[in-house]
Amino acid sequence: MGKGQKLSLITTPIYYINGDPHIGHAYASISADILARFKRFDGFRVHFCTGTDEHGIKVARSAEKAGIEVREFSDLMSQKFRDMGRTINLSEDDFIRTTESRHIRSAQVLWKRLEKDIYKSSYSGWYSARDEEYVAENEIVDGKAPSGAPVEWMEEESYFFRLSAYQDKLLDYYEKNPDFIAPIARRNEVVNFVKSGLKDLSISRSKFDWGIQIPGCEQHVMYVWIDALANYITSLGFPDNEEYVSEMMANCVHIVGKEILRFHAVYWPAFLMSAGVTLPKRVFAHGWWTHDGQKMSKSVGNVVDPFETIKEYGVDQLRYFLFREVRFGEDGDFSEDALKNRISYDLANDLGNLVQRVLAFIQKLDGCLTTNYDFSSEERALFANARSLIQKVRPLMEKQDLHSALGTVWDLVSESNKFVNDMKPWELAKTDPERLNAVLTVLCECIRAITFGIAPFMPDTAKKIFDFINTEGRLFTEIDCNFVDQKFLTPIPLFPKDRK
Ligand code: ME8
Repeated sequence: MGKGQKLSLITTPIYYINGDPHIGHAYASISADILARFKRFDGFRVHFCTGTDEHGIKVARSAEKAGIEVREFSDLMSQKFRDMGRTINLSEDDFIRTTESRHIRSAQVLWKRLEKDIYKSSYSGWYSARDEEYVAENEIVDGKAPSGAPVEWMEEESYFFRLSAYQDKLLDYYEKNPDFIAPIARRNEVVNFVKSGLKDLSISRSKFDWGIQIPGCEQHVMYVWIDALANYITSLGFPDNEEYVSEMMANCVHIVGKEILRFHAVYWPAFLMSAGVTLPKRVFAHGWWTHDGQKMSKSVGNVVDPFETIKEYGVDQLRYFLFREVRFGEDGDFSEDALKNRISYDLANDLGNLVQRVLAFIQKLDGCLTTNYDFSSEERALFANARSLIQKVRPLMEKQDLHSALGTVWDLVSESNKFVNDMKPWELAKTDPERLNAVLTVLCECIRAITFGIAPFMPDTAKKIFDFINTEGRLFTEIDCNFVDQKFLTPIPLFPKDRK
């Protein structure tokens, strides 16, 4: 391990493979990708992992329905999520499948570590296969789980985890680590849930066998959620190299959808406490997308397909839209009109024109900025804004406030456009070429800062702009190099209107 290098672990949920990837999966993955890329630009050693959750009754039934043997079905479906990663430009360091032998070993070792808190009894109660979740009697609404999923009665011998013993420890942990769960409203829900009393958790199934076998017990497989949560430490190499696992976990941000926060903020930390593994630094629960005001569902046929959307509008366009349109943590509604508006106003008009105008002017100066000018106070102010952009964005990214981070970058885009309009470089070109140099130098500083600001969000677009301005663009520390005597390239439009 590079001594002294700051570490960062970023995770996405691992996705069930009972259906095709949709925009919700893309959303969770892109958010984590943005955070991972930001940390890499900031000099961190990052481990960014994603993958597929392949065991459990839900997947077994989907394979059966498709008439395909479950292992073959898993290979086929898992590949679709890998393909989604390529399409959305995911920079994951590891794609983990829960059917891999490294994971089976890790989950079984985790189980052994939990054994002091495990006992055998029998379970009878409701279960929602769609949510892979036990549903308490008092949570049933109109005969269904709170998510609306059907429930089925389950009665079987089962191993239990003594979750009740962790109630006070968890509450104590939440109190001592107020930033552990975000956003704050979700944190309060979790705290109230734990305060209302924790029951021991059934953690094995004996009525089907599509799961990880419990060490020393052939009749039982693990409850799919123990198996699934263990993926995060498997990816770090657990049970080997525990020092690294601990250091990474201490710097871990789990990105999850709001519906699975309870698993990550209650069960997972309790398992980790029991197993003596370091808890993650933070669990961030994001909101849900609807489509034109309606819940997305296969039966309604209104699921937004990330592959199709990207084919039509472009990957950076979608990546930008998802985090600009809605505050991360809140629910959002997807509409093509809203996406088109963002592309046309924010991207083509604001950012695209800024880059195009400024760089086209530099071409008129033979593609070079030649003087270090004595800047006016207004120019100095804008220059300073550009240089401090990342300092403003960093604390927002630390809170996973991706929406405000983009907003802050766009403030500089607007200021820069206003500066172009005020300074009228097309007039300076005729009257005062030296001054034009100064104005364009300041604007280039802005463009470079903006490009670093957008790079985690829109990597392809950033790469294009970095190429135009001849900047390497690997680390934020490169933000303040000198432009003088450097060759700029002729820009090509970043967001052409006739793309398609
Ligand atoms: O829950 N809007 O997997 P899953 C926004 N395997 N995000 C959405 C969404 C929507 N409409 N639909 C799905 C599981 N997501 C478990 C996780 S982790 C150890 C195990 C996103 O395939 C959201 O992030 O049901 C959600 O948590 C995730 O996909 C769940 O995917």
